[in-house]
Amino acid sequence: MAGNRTLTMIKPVAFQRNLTGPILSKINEAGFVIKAMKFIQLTKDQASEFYKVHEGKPFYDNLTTFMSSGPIIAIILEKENAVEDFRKLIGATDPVEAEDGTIRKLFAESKSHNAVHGSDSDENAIIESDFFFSKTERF
Ligand code: IDP
Ligand code: MG
Repeated sequence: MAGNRTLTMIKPVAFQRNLTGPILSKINEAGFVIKAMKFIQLTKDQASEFYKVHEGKPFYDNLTTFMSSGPIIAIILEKENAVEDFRKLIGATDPVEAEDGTIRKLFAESKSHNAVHGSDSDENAIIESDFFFSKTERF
């Protein structure tokens, strides 16, 4: 059975460009409910831990430098079929390939300076939610 929660991050460049409001509007309009939200700046080590699955890939160092370059917003979202539906809402990793109307098409600067994260499985949604939030910080 598909889970009902996913983890997103509004990435540094989107936050800096004041896109938090527009992105949250798209998320709410699509029927996702915010269950936890945190404003935080990751250290390089924390970003490296979060993205450990990509360790060794050519973009890993740039990615973790970018993700620790400024504040982000980490959010747990709830909706039926959350992981899959949220991936559809954000679109392809490369905004050039993302469908019209998706969050990445609308708001991402580039593939490497992406606007948002979305968990890729129910299992990772739980791992990633636990990375950012303790039991008392979620509803
Ligand atoms: P996803 O965010 O769509 O799940 P992943 O493959 O998990 O994509 O990659 C994580 C992040 O790493 C992406 O959001 C993107 O910012 C960056 N990234 C992925 N592939 C590339 C690449 O080929 N060049 C530069 N950055 C990349
Ligand atoms: Mg991913």
